[in-house]
Amino acid sequence: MARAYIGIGANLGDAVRQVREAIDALDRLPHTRLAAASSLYRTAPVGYLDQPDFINAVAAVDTELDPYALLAALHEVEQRFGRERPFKDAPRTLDLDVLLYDDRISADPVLTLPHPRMHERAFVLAPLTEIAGDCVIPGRGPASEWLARCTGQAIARL
Ligand code: PH2
Ligand code: MG
Ligand code: MG
Repeated sequence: MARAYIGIGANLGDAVRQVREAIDALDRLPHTRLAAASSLYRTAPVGYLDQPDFINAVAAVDTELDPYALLAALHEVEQRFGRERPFKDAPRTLDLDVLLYDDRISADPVLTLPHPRMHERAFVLAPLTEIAGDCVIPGRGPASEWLARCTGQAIARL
């Protein structure tokens, strides 16, 4: 059994509802159970700025799926929620990212672990440290220390 952390984001449609339903969907994945879910956060877009605010959360799951099977299962859930990919970082009905999979480190571009940008994003680190206060990002260090460096990223807990 592995512990994985999943980043959840939405900024198209009824984003609050989609994030809540996505958390339920994670608990129904095969060979997987939801271990914890953070609060929902309203966050300003990072990167491509000309888009609506996001609703973000992080969930912890215990899973017997290997990282690639987990990623494929998450993509299936995104599809069910109507995810389209017109361009990179486009607004989305649902984004599910594998942030961490145990202490695994991988440079595979299909699934880079830990998620390559998680340590610089308050919209990941705030919900992650809410449910896993002593989380250490393999190869980078304590998530709480990275969060303290994320100044100026607008984020509000709902
Ligand atoms: N996801 C991105 C890019 N920028 N900004 C916020 N606030 N929340 C996100 O989930 C997000 C983003 C790429 O996946
Ligand atoms: Mg993402
Ligand atoms: Mg994604």
